[in-house]
Parts: sequence; C-alpha cells; structure tokens
Amino acid sequence: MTLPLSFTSEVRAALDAGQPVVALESTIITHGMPFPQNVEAARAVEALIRAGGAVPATIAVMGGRIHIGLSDADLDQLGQTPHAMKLSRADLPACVAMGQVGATTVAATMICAAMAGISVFATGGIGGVHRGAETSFDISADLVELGISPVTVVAAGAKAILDLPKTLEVLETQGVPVIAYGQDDFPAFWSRSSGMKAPLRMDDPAQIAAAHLMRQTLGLKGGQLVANPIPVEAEIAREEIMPVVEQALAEAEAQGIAAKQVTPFLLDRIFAMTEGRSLASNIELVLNNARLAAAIAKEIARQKA
Ligand code: PSU
Ligand code: MN
Repeated sequence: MTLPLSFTSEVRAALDAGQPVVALESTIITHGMPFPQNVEAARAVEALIRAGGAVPATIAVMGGRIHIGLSDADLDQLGQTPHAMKLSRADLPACVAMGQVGATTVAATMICAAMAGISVFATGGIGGVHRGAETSFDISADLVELGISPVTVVAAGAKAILDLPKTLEVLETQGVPVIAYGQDDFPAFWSRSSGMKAPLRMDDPAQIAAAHLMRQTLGLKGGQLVANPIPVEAEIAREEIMPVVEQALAEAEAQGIAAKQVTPFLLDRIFAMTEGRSLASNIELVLNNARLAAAIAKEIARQKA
C-alpha cells in the first residue's frame, strides 16, 4: 500500500538528500487570514524558510491526495477556497477518500509531516483548551496530537482567546515538552508574555534539535512545542488585546458559535476590531517562527548526518 502523498520535486529532492525541510499548515491560509493577505503571507513565509537554508513544504489535501509542498497555482487557489474543509485527525482520511479540498490544522499537518519524514513545522499559534472547557469540553485535538506525532512545532505560544493555564496542564498530561525560546515566560501569541513561566527554556536551535533527536533515541512518541515570542516591534500588549478578546468571546457566546467555527470566528472578529493590527502582528509572528523553524531543521539535519 503506497501512501496517497504527492510531493513537489523540490521537497522530494530535499528529503532524499537529507536536507532540512520545514512543514507549513494550510488552515491558517483558508480559515486564519483573509484573502489576499493569506496568500501573500504564505509566500513570504516560504521565502523566509528558503533564505534560512531549508525547503518549505506547505501541506493541504486536494484531488484525493495529501500534497507535501504546493505549487504557486495550488497555493493561489487554496487561498480563495474559504469553504475548504478544516482538517484535524478526525476528518483527514475522510477528506482524502472523498476527493475534497481540505486545509490541515496543526494536528493534521503534524500527521502528514510525520508520514512524509519531515521533523519540523512552523505555524502561528496552536489550538488549546478553550475558556469554559469545563462545560463545553472544547479542547483542541492539536494538544493530543503533540503527544503522538514526532514533530517539533514552532508556534508563538497559544492565543489569548484560550485558557492558557489549562492548555499547559493538558500538554503536560500528554507528555509534551513546552520549550520557551529565549525567555522564561510562555508567550501568548500577540503578546510576548502570558504571565506564566514555560516548563522548559532553550536559547539555541541546536539544543532544541538535540532534544528532538533524543526523544527518538529514547523511543518516546510525540513531538515538542517550541513557544517563540512575537518580535517586540510587532507585539500587541496584553492590556490592549485582552478587552478585544473578551468582546469577541462574548459575541461568540451570544451567537452560539461552537466546535470548528470557534477559532476562525474569534480571529476574524479580533482582526476587525483591531482594524487589521492583529493580522499584521499575526503575519510577523508566523515569519518569526518560520525563521526559527528553519534553524532547527538545519540543526536536526546536521546532527543526524
Ligand atoms: N494559528 C493561527 N491561525 C489559525 C490557526 C492557528 O494563527 O487559524 C488554526 C490552526 O490550524 C490550529 C487551529 O490548528 O487554528 C486550531 O483550531 P481548533 O481550535 O478548532 O482546534
Ligand atoms: Mn475546538
């Protein structure tokens, strides 16, 4: 049985040669940012990974295949398909089998990256435990996946729309190392600090690469979460973003938004209420994560050689 994976020639060649590759998700393109900023940002992220000496592999489902790396035309088309399925572990196989267009979340991207032999993945923020999860049970499958698939995920922490203490607790339960990069605090997406300390801190991509490889040496399943703070100049201070977040959460509750719609709804409302500032910050933090992910991928390739 061969896997239904389609590689671009650039990604296939890099993997065959043991060169560094960085996976990228596609839900951020279809559900996380509006067109055309989504496609422009995706292209800028890919360019930055190439500049960092690695090959980008944006992952999405089209035509009954899991694409590892997208052509320019595919990326352009995906960016204008807001009704693409939002895929996690639960719906990835169904989407492939039905031949529908699907965008991979952090969870589904980790699964596909692992199948393709890619160790490092850059995104914006991961899904987490939603506020009020004690009644809604809304806990992102991203957290569970981090405990299963052997991929190091570089994100800017978790969004302030989530319950961050509970998110860190679930990650601990799943056995996921949460590594703050270059600071003690766990970052909160638009803000550099969540006010909470991360369980681990590393200041060097080589250490993160060594820890990734040691999980494999020890036979431990699951990946790592690298929490990379947004650059200072792009940050929106916690005091400033929190009232906006509270307002968006109240609107979501009033409108009965649930399940997969929650995260895209909140992001969209926050973009509107900050007049695009949250989008500009979001793009900057993804670029920053792409840069770090390329450095980690290079180190993993070097240490394995
Ligand atoms: N980070 C962003 N924008 C996004 C997401 C993350 O900056 O749109 C997406 C990711 O794909 C993540 C998903 O996996 O939101 C989480 O969705 P949920 O909370 O429904 O699990
Ligand atoms: Mn959810």
